[in-house]
Amino acid sequence: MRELLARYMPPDYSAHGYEVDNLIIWTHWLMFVLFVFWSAYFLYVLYRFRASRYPKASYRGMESHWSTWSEAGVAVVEVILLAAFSIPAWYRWSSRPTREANPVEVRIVAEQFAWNVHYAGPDGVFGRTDLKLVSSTNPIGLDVSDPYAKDDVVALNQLHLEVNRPAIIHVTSKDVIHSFKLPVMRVEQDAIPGMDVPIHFTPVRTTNGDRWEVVCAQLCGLGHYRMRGQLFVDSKEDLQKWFASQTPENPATPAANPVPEATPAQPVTTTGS
Ligand SMILES: [Cu+2]
Repeated sequence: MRELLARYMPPDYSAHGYEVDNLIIWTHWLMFVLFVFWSAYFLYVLYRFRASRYPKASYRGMESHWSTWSEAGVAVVEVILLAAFSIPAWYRWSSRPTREANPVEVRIVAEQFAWNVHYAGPDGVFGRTDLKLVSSTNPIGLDVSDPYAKDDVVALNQLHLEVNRPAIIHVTSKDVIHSFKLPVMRVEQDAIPGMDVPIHFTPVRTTNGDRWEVVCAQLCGLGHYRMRGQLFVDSKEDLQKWFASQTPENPATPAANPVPEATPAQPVTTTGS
């Protein structure tokens, strides 16, 4: 099953990704077993209650308590799944890497139709942002008068992370609900206006010239299809070099996000009936 799915799934370059893949594999096996069981049961029932044997329908229904007990069994299994698997998994997912793990923190501000990436810079503190300061040249509304903002780097559609170092990404949005997705990291989180949702993971391989996508996994408007960025996982030295090249005079990408004219949808002409 793993080999079969690997043909269709993106590769996994994160520390936790194999667990997500295991879950997908188990779910496929479970669905396969259910499919075989219910198909066999369906065929059995078709044969067992065929019209030639029972020309007249019975209106009394089932008289044993078999179905009641089986439903109680299903409820017990679901409680076990929730208490023994889901809650511990949620606890692990929601506890962020500690300071000792030295995580790199990045803010992602989604907009129609781009990903703004905000790095805190060498001081490790994000500069203040204010929605009122948002303009075409200041996509995240960074307050440049704030001392913490001096060394901040804002990039467009370029997410640089360090290999083997935990990353905490604060996902938010300026306009509508988007969904921040890194397929090769097995990470996906809705970007919701007004909310800061932190997610965390650890990349375990450098990009090595591959193209790793940052995609929007939530239909968010006409330009949704081109809302994609690029993920780079660098060595520590390469990341430092990239940061050093990001001076205010030489931003990562032009601040203005060129938006091509959207072609209005053509009304569908239907032939009258
Ligand atoms: Cu989007």
